[in-house]
Amino acid sequence: MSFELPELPFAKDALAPYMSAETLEYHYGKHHAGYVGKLNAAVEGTENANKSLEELIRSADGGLFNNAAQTWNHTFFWNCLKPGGGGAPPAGDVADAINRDFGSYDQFKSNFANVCATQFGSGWGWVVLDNGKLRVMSTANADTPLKHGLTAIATIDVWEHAYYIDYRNARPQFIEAIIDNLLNWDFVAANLRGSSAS
Ligand code: MN3
Repeated sequence: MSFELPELPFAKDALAPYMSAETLEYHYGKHHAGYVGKLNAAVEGTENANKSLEELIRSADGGLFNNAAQTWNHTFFWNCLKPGGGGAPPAGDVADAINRDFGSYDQFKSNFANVCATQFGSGWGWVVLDNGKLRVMSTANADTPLKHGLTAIATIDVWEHAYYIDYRNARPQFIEAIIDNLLNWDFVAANLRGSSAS
């Protein structure tokens, strides 16, 4: 069995102007595809070939962990985006959880944007479920909440390759554009439901 690069859940030009088709051609077509290819090369013919991506993330370290986690992180990130998304979530479980754990949507947005903007160097900003409570955190490089026993609810990729074509060095503008215009609250809600069902 080998790992496959999943289809993007939207057309490459569907997220413009907030994320361009050119960015997706490189970020999905080169970077994400590259991680999947390196992961397959690393597990081929080894005892790891039959492990799930989640098992590899939990058990591996070094280059194998990096490629497994980056494969998972990018698929999760694409699912966090949709055309016409973002802004405050509609009334419902997600809005209730945000109000319960952050006080307000504005406070949530400020906290999430801040961890994304201040992650030093390459990494990811996350909304996670930690003992039944939402909180924000960042991870460096390929690191991912699953490795720490946390449930990922939403993410933004803050590696320079995620924003340099569209925003050059302006990481905070990229983050704000995603939170305001692309965040897929349906996917967030499904992650929240999935975590409470398990
Ligand atoms: Mn990336």
